[in-house]
Amino acid sequence: MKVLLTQPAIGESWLSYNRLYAPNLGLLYLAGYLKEFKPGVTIKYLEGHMSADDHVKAVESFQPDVYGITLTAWALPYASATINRVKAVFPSLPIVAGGPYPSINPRAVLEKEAINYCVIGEGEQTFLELVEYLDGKGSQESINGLAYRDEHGEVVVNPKRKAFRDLDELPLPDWSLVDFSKYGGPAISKKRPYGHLSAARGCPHGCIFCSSNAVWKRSGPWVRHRSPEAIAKEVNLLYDYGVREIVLRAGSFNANLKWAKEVCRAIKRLKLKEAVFNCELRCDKVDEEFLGLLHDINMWCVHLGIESSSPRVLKGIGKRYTIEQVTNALEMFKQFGIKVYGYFMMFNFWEDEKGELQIETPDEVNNTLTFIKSASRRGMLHHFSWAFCTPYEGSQLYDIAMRHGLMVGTGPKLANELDSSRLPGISVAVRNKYRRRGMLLQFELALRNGDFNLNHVRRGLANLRYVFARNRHEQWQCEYGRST
Ligand code: B12
Ligand code: SF4
Repeated sequence: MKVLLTQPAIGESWLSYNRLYAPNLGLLYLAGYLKEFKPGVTIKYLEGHMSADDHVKAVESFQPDVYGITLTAWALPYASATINRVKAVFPSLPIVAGGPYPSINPRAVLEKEAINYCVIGEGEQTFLELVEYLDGKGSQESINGLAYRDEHGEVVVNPKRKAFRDLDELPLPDWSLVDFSKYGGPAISKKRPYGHLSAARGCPHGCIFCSSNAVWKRSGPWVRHRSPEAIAKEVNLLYDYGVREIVLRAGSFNANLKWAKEVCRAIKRLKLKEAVFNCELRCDKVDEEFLGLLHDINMWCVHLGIESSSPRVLKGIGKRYTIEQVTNALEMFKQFGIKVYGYFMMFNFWEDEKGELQIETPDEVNNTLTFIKSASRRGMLHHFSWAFCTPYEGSQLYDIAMRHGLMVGTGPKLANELDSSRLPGISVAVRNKYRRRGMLLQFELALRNGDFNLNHVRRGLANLRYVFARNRHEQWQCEYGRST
């Protein structure tokens, strides 16, 4: 039995290097699980950095029995094109989709795309059972967590699958399938090769723009942490593969502070001289002991989801922390010599208690940019990226956008197509103005603080076009704005 696991073919463009700068954790977990529980299976892992033509050639040379593709909302157009090309050459090849988008809306995927099966939520056991079924064992009706079309063409969604309780029981991602030399890391990174690991699944917080819960919160337990020892073991393995910058992924690494400290202690015991780390944190759960431990393991940069400097906005979007807590965290990181990369969003929107639509004003966006500038000049914030607030299906924000008629079109495309002119009071011209200001400030910080990954110079130059060009809105929407 031959199984091909792939990302959509996006091409050898700055976009693929921007979005696919580290190997895909989900697919590699599936590979590790299949290898352990279906001996004899041959697996090929395909990266997204290739043209659709090269993708088809790779499929032709491997001749798989099952084709599995991972789907996030932004990648749908690429996935659709990739799958159509593959189906044209292999009409009877079973195509299986999994990941955030098929988990959230399996019906839309099965109805609109040339896909035979959707795996909903955590995929390891469901995919194993499906591969067994496609190999002649069992029945598709009995596979929990699976959606498919029956013989009458009707979409069938089987009952949910229970989540794994103990993540340590899962085999590790099959890192042997990865060519790490292909992973140049994101624009702001320190060392290469760049890699990451999944330290936990699920997140206990409820930011309204995040669709994480729609993927993981299917059946309990939905927030699970791996043991610190298991994480340290995988860090060591990645180090042995030559990886030198490692991201400890979790919805937010310090959601459970006690556990996060234990993870740092376990990594510290490895005494890896050349490795540097980064991770994504919340601002409200930091103390000196934790920062000391981060410093000890060479956590050179932490990524904080700050989003806005406006208390009104932070409350509205459900961040559940205050701007004072943000500033306090920034000061502490400065004391410990740990750089900070902030994530921000512009033109957030939400519903107030009466169900009325509230929109972040241009003044509030302006204040956020001023906050970034000032924090950066005081050495408390070193890098940032920003996005126009986008309602992903499965998030509370998406439901709000639907209730207030803020989306255009229907179906899978929705998630990418918030029409800014429909945000009352926020014109395209206003968005363009803040886009330019946001990008210029991003450049300013990168120039001031360094850490720029030279692999991304071309992307940086491409972005500059949008700073100085007029009327580039359409091109931006098309090339850059899909998921932002
Ligand atoms: C870590 C992370 C990343 C990492 C790595 C992602 C990875 N898969 O390797 C990085 C930083 C690269 C990343 C980038 C992006 N991310 Co991200 N990311 C996350 C995060 C925080 C955790 C995901 C995770 O734990 N993965 C671990 C693995 C084990 O889980 P998994 O990939 O989902 O795979 C499991 C199942 O989904 C399923 N499965 C997945 N694929 C397949 C395929 C088949 C065939 C089968 C059978 C099953 C299957 O089985 C897997 C094993 O159980 C989530 C939010 C959250 N807390 O969950 C957002 C999230 C997934 N990201 C999101 C977004 C928007 C992005 C970006 C577009 C951001 C951007 N603007 O650039 C890019 C796109 C990257 C891409 N390749 O699509 C959204 C997706 C929204 C949506 N509805 O599609 C999420 C849900 C956060 C949000 N905003 O709501 N991300
Ligand atoms: S944005 Fe981060 S902290 Fe908020 S719910 Fe999503 S993963 Fe959790």
